[in-house]
Amino acid sequence: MLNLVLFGPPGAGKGTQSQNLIEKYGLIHLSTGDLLRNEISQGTVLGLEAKKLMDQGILVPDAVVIGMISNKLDANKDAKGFIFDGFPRTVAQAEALDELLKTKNSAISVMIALEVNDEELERRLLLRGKDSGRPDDANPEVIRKRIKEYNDKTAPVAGFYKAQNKFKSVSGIGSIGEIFDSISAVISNL
Ligand code: B4P
Repeated sequence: MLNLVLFGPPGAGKGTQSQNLIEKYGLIHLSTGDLLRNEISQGTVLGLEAKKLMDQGILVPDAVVIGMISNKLDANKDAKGFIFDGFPRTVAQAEALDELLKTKNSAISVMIALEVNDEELERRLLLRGKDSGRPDDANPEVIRKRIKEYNDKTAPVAGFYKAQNKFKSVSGIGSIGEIFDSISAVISNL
């Protein structure tokens, strides 16, 4: 099974690259951001609670996203593999993911990190905010809060996978095709 964690700060291009990767490798795409936005658009209790945090650029509680991922793994028992996009975002989520995969006799194959500087992240997210309608993309203060949340809580997750010799990084600056080629090269060397 090929299980990829696509890692990087908000706006690094995780969602963008996932679309190409699912086509090339036939993987199931699990984006916690998309799952949460889906709950919000359906007006569920979980969605209403998550929206309050997401609109401020704050991570939602670990238990909520771990529960969502667990349900999705159960619903896709015959998958060839998964792309985890935007998850795990804390060390607690990374530990829980290892445990969940162990119960399915599986494991993470590799974490691929997209490296992009803060100025470019802010530029991309504000640009997307013009037509995405996402409240968390519209306001420079919220974008900076998301980048701070990433540096404080999510960046340490890289160390978790480095300790398992599963960490690789590629530049997330350049054309979408060039970045996709770099990611594909990492996967073909596994
Ligand atoms: P996410 O939905 O995961 O969103 P993201 O970090 O903003 O985006 P991503 O990196 O996927 O960027 P994209 O490809 O779209 O999270 C949103 C919120 O949900 C979080 O703040 C948090 O509150 C909550 N959440 C989600 N998961 C959670 C978890 N596990 N735990 C707790 N809370 C969680 O790219 C961005 C833009 O850049 C696009 O417009 C794209 O077109 C552009 N772009 C991409 N590649 C480019 C390139 N090479 N050059 C130029 N532009 C590019």
